[in-house]
Parts: sequence; structure tokens; C-alpha cells
Amino acid sequence: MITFISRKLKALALRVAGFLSPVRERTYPSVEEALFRAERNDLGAPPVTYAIGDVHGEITLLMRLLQLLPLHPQDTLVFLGDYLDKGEDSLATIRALRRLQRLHPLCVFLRGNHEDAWLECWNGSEFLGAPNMKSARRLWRANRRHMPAEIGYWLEETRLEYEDEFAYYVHAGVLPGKPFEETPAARKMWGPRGFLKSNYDWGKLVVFGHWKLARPLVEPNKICVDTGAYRSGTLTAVRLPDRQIFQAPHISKATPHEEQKALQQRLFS
Ligand SMILES: [Mn+2]
Repeated sequence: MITFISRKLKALALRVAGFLSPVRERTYPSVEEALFRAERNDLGAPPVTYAIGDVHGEITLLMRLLQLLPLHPQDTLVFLGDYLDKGEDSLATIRALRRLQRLHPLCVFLRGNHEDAWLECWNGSEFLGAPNMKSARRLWRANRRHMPAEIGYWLEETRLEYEDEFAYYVHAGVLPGKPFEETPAARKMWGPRGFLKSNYDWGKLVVFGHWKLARPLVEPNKICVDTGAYRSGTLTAVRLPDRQIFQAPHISKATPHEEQKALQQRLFS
């Protein structure tokens, strides 16, 4: 019991020290480690696609999810956009995704509305400011009003949409009743009206993120795997064509304040 309490107090002290310290250098589980566990060398298996929901800086959840996927070198990873803002560490997340791309070249990175907003502040060589979104302004301030140029170059490479034999992939959706190409680019990133509730058959399954649903939405015409990882603690992927859902083991998103209260309750009740 004493050991338990002292371990908890030590963790709390470390958390407070980390919060107060001006430079917060942190390390996370590595992409190499995650892929080492994930990649199976079965080159004979038919290729599948894993679509991964909005990461929003949740690097630890991302590494846990990658470890979970029975990924083969011939499989494609499609990231559905919104890599930065809100979560644990946006810059570390993008660096990890760049590493992942080198180790597993079959990666597709779609552009979400957060990437679109940041690119509005990017002049091709530097960021001139932060987009007018609360989470983006917070990230900008936390990084001392600076975003490395490598992030801008990477964001430029993200793409609006992707299609393979199994599905059409896009960040926020497409307009019901129309072929994919008739939805304006901004709507594909920011969310077209009437899309989420639509049962329209586009002739191809639509796989998307963006909508922060309590659980994955799996319907005949569309699949959403954005489960709001930054606040729910659950990051979701879907495998195609079999529609198998994968979720990283939940991480508590309780604030330090809430954790402290819970700790006090355990100690003094
Ligand atoms: Mn979004």
C-alpha cells in the first residue's frame, strides 16, 4: 500500500514538474517498435486497406493502434486527416507519421480541415501565424509562436481524397446525390451538409473521419472512424474490405486536476 501511494505521489510530482518546466521534451513509443510488432511477413496475403481516424496529436494512441494492426508490407494505411491540434503532441505525431511513411511506403495522408486551416497560414517556406481556431492558437502559443517548416512541407503533401478497389476516402464527406467530383474541395474537408445522415449510394463505399462520433459508424454506404480520440481516449481504424474495426486500448483523458481529485479520494476515504 505504501509503495502504491509513493508510486502515485511520485507520478503526480513528475506530472507537476513536467507542467512547470519551460521545455517539455518528451519521448514516445517509437514507430520502429510499433511496426516491428505490426508487420507480418506474409507476402502471399491479399492486400487490404486500413483507414485510420482523426489522430489530433494523440501520438501514444497512434503507436498503440499501429501495434494492434496485423499489417503486412503489401497493405495500405490511409490516414483520414486532422493530425494536429487538440491532443497530446501534434509535432511529435507528424514526425512519427513521416517516419512511418519511410518504413511503410504504402501510406496515404488525406487533408483535414485543420491541415487546410494551417496551410492558409503557410507561405511555402514558413508559417506566418496560426489559424483562427482555438486549438490551433493554443498549439501556436505552446510552440512559442513558431511551427517548424518541415511541418508545412509535409502538410503540403497531404491530399484531398483517395480511392482504391474497396472504397473512396475523404476527411469530412461528399454531397449526397452527386458524383464525388461535384463536391467542392472545401466541403470535402470541412463537412458537406446532409452527408452524415444520408443513405445515398455513391456506387462506392465512402470512408471518412471528422465527425467525432461516440462509436464508429458502419453503414452500407459509408463508414466513419473518427471517435474523437483527443477527448474519448479511443482511436479507431477500419480494415477493408472486411470492415473489421480496430481500437487502441483506451487511455484515460481525465485532466490532471481530475486525476488529482481521484487520487485524494483513494488516499483519504
Ligand atoms: Mn476535421
